[in-house]
Parts: sequence; C-alpha cells; structure tokens
Amino acid sequence: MEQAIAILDSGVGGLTVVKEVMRQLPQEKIIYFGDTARTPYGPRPYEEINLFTRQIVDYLLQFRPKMIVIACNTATAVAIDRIRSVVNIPVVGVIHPGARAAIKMSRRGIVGVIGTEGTIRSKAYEHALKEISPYIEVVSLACPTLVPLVEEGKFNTDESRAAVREALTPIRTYPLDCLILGCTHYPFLSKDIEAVMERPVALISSAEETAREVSTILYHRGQLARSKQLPVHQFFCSGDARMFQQIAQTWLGEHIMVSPVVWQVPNII
Ligand code: I24
Ligand code: DGL
Repeated sequence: MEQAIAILDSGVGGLTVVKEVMRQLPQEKIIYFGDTARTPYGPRPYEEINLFTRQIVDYLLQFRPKMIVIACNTATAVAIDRIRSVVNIPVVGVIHPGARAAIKMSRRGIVGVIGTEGTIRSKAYEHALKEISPYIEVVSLACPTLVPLVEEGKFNTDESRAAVREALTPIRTYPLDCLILGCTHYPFLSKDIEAVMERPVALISSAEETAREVSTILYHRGQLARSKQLPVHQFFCSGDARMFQQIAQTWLGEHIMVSPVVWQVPNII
C-alpha cells in the first residue's frame, strides 16, 4: 500500500499547503490534521505549541506516513526541531522553503517577514535566512490582527485594506525587496498588502515552495507515489467537522471526507 504524506496545522490554514501538494503531486495520498478545537496557535505559549504539535504528530504516526509536513508557521517556528528529534521520517516545515525563496528573490538583501506573535517572537525566519545568507537584513513584524480578519472572510475589501494598512504601518515605507508572508492565512491578503506597501515588493507565500520541497525530498528518496489510481485523502479535525468540511471543500474544490477527533487530554492546560 502507498504510504501517505501527513500534513498538520493549527486549523484550516494548512489547507493552502494541501492544495499545492495536490496540484504538484496529484498521485500522493494526503492525511491532514487540523487542530480546529485549539486554533489559533499564534498567541499561545511555546510549551502549549510544543505539546499540541507533539500530540498531533503522535496521532498521525499511527498511519505510518512517509513524511510529516508541518504546514503551520507557528508550529514550525516553535516545534520542528523537537519533532525531528523524535521521528525517523523526514519532517518538512514551511519556514525553510519560504526563507530559501526569499533569498532567491532578494536583490539588495533586505527581507521583510510578517507572521503571528509566536512565529516572530521565535526569530525562526531570521535564523533560517541568516543560516543560508548571513549578511541579509531581516525586518520582522508580528501582525496578530490579520488571522481573525481572514477567518471572518475579510479580504479584498475596503475594511481589510484599512486593517492591513494599520497592521503594516511599521514596515510600509521600508525599502524591502521581498516580504515573506510567514503565516498560512496571509496569502489571502496579498492584494491588500501590495496596495498598502509604499514601494512594489515581491510577496513570498510558503505553500508553493513547501510543496516543491516535499516533491524534491520524495524524489531523492525514491519515494514518489507510483500508483496511477487517484488517491483518497483523509482529513481529521479536533473541532466541528461540518464547519471544517465546508471550508475545505470550498477551498479545495472537491468533495472530501472528514473525521472528527476527540482528544483524550484536556484542551486547555
Ligand atoms: N477562512 C478561514 N477560516 C475560517 C474562512 C473561515 N470561514 C470562512 N472563511 N474559519 O481561514 C475559521 C474558523 N474555524 C473555527 C474552528 O473550526 C474551523 C474553522 C482561511 C482559509 C484557509 C483555507 C473564508 C474562506 C473559506 C474557504 C476558503 C477560503 C476562505 F470558507 F477564506
Ligand atoms: N497556522 C498559523 C500560522 O501559520 C496561523 C493561525 C494560528 O495562529 O493558529 O502561523
């Protein structure tokens, strides 16, 4: 039997990575877990993000996946090193692929990063960028108001543009050559972000780059799916499965099966 690619996120945002993996690797079976009962992770303490990510990985390992993809920027920023140290399959996060794309795009070496509080506080993008190219200048900004905005379906509107302008005020006039959208939800705000930045700036979203990384790793390991039959994906969420299914089907444009998961542990610690 073909082994699946396990993809996890704090909620529904990681579906952007799912869509891109489906497009770039249509033969691969995906098992997705969205922690919708405990979303968002962005404002949570690191111990919680570490624990929650570990719980999801433990859950997903029962399916014997060939790879784990952490599609959430916050979970990648905080937990990927620990997860790598406890599993023996490749663990791909969204930060390194995004950092690499930014360095490829950057001409003058000034890169902006926006993300949740957890992602920015961790300095994970800064470290990833400087590990590749030490003299790069990194300008980081937490934008905690933008995830709720997208989840209310507010993008490409006057209201969303005003909210994005407010959130980006500290970096709007900065001469960035590219801006990493370091959060699953921000690509929905691309037009609003482009409109409020004072200079043209290349926006980097990690989903495409991450799917490419998945593709590269599977190719080098000789593990690309070979079955010509279309895979049947499986989706799990810890919250309301109907709501999740609705959002996922709208976004992915196809019917999907969703199973609710009840944590055997308290939600809040
Ligand atoms: N988009 C997101 N989250 C939502 C939403 C949305 N509701 C409408 N749209 N709700 O994220 C999150 C609320 N949680 C609560 C806990 O259970 C799960 C849901 C961004 C989309 C990520 C693919 C608008 C919407 C949509 C489909 C696609 C895109 C989109 F319904 F913006
Ligand atoms: N998925 C998260 C991220 O990419 C955003 C939503 C959350 O805060 O949980 O950082």
